[in-house]
Amino acid sequence: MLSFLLILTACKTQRTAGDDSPAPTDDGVLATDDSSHDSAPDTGGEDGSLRFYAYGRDNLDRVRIELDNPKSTEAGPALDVGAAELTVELWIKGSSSDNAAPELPCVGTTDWNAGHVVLDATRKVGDGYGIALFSGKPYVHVGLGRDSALVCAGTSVLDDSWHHVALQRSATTGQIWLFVDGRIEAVTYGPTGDISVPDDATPATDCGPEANPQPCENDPYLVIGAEKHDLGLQNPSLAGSVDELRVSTVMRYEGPFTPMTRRFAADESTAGLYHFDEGTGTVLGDHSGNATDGELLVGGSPPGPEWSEDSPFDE
Ligand SMILES: [Ca+2]
Ligand SMILES: [Ca+2]
Ligand SMILES: [Ca+2]
Repeated sequence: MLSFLLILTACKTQRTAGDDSPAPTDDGVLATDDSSHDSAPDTGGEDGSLRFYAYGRDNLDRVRIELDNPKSTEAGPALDVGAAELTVELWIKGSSSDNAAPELPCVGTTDWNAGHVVLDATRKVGDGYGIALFSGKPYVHVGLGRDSALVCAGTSVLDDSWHHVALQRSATTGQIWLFVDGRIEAVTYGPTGDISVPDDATPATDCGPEANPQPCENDPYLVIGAEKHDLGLQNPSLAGSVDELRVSTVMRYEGPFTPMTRRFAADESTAGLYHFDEGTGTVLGDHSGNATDGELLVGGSPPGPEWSEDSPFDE
């Protein structure tokens, strides 16, 4: 219990770091009402982001957020989307020279994580979803059982400017949409059905060196900025920045749209909302109201992820 309280205290510290405005009186982090965790007003502190350096080893240079507790069969957090509709969107910035994975044919391959992995919510068996960059172009993987789909953008996002990338999917129809800066880059049909992490899932056991396989520690996590299992040089991580990740339980976009140029506010369909504005510490706070905070695993050379004041929302 003590450690639980310490975590909450750390969370509160991060949330108010750099915030010059008076502490909100209702920001009762220890209160039992979940919504209070989210109630930090969107007024204080600099906007920021996280910079990743593609270290790709030792479970470092990444953020991870738990989607399922392997020790329990209780339902995972709202962030464990995929049973019905989902939208996952975030901002990406980087250079093509730092992320040199070449273009991959969009048909006939399942090797989605041969690109620079931006976000990985797959299990080792392939179930789930992920985003990787091939020649700078975002590719989305959706997998379930032996079935999978690769959805490929035609536009590179790696020009040292911020770009908004969104994927949305219906479990009922299997339809997947991929947007870059609000443009529809691709729409296709993949597997139908529930791609969330089963509540009774056990992590795969075939990670680590072939001669000495280890449990896949990150199987039940959503990982940002890295190929989650450290599979090696053939499966590179992101060298670049990420900001404003929102995960929703609906398909947000019916067609082309203009991406928001400020932080999202949570609504009833928001499963996870990360502003990346903490600026310090090792907690990535969830502003959805669900308190599904992420954990920065900092290390490598240079050490990443690194808090930055860069943001797509700078004036
Ligand atoms: Ca931000
Ligand atoms: Ca579980
Ligand atoms: Ca689950």
